[in-house]
Amino acid sequence: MLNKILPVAVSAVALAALSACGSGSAAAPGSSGAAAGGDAIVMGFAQVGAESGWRTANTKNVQESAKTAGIELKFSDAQQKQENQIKAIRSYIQQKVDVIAFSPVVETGWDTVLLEAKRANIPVILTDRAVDSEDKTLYKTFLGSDFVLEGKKAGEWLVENSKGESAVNVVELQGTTGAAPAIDRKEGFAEAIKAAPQIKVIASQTGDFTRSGGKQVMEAFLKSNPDIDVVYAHNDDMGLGAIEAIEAAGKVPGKDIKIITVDAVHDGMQALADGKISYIVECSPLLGDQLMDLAKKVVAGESVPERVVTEETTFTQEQAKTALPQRKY
Ligand code: GZL
Repeated sequence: MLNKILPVAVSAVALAALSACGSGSAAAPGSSGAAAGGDAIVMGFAQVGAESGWRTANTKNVQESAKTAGIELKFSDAQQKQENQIKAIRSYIQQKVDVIAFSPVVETGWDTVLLEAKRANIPVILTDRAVDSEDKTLYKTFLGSDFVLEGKKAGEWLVENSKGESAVNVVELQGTTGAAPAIDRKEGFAEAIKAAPQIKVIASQTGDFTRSGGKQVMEAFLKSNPDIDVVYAHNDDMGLGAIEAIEAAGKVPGKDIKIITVDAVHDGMQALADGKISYIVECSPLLGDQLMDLAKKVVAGESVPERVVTEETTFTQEQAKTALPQRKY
C-alpha cells in the first residue's frame, strides 16, 4: 500500500529513477512497511517511561491496540529522560518507519528532532502530552486529555467541599517539572480555588509523578507544615505515596488530611473506595485505539483533527466503589 502520497510535481523521470533503484514502488523517502509496498504500517512509539500506574496502563493499551489494528509497533521506554526520547525518535527516522508517535516527557526542546522527522517525510502524532512548539506543522495531531480542565475539576470539588471553613491549607505534589500535565493541572487548580479565598496552597513541590517521590515530598511537608488540611497530588501514585507518609506521621488520610488526585488507576480508586483518598479526577490512559486510527489516516494522507481530546470523568468515594469491579486498569 503506497502510503506516502508523492508530491504531484514529481516528474516522470524521477519516478522512473525511483522504481529503477528501489523495490519497484515509487515510495517517497522516509518510508518502510506499508509505504514501501509492505503490508503493515510500522509505528515508532517513544514512551516516557514506567513511572506510574497510569504509564504502565497506557503502554499496555498502546501495545494491545497496535496488535488489534495490525500495526507493527517499535517501542522504546525513555526512563523519563528527554534525551532518550530524542534518541528513540532519531532511530525511528533512521529505520524509515511510516509514522512516529510519542508522549513528550516535557513541553520544550522538541523542534529540532521534529524538523528532522518532517524532512524525512515521517508524520508525527503527539499522544498524552503536548509540546510547546509554535510550528504546528511539526506534528499532525495531539491526542490527549485537557489537563487544565482536570486541575479545575479538582479545585472546584475542593471549593464545593470547603464551604464554611475559615482556612483550608493545601500542599501540592506536582508532576514532572516542565511536563504539560504538571504545568496545566497546577494552572487549572489555582484558577478554580480563586473562588474560595480561604483555600491557600501553602507548599508546592514536584514528586515527579512517582509514588516514592510523593512520599518523600509529603514527609518534608509534614515536618515543615503543622496544619495541612488537603493534599492535591497531580497523580494517584504521588497521592498513594503521601498516604504512606501521613500514616507514618500518625495521622489519618481522608480524615485528618483530605487527598485529591488525578488519574483513577486501580490502586488510586481502591484508596478512594477505602476513604483514604477523597476525590479523583479521571485521566484516561486508554488512548491506543484512537492512536492507531489516527495513524492509519495520517499514513494514508487523510486529514485529521489538529486536537483530539479524550473523554473522562470524576469519582467520589461511592462512585469508586461502584466503578471498581468494571475498571480495565
Ligand atoms: C497524564 C500523564 C501523566 C499521568 C501520570 O496524561 O502524562 O503521566 O497523570 C503519568 O500518572 O506519569
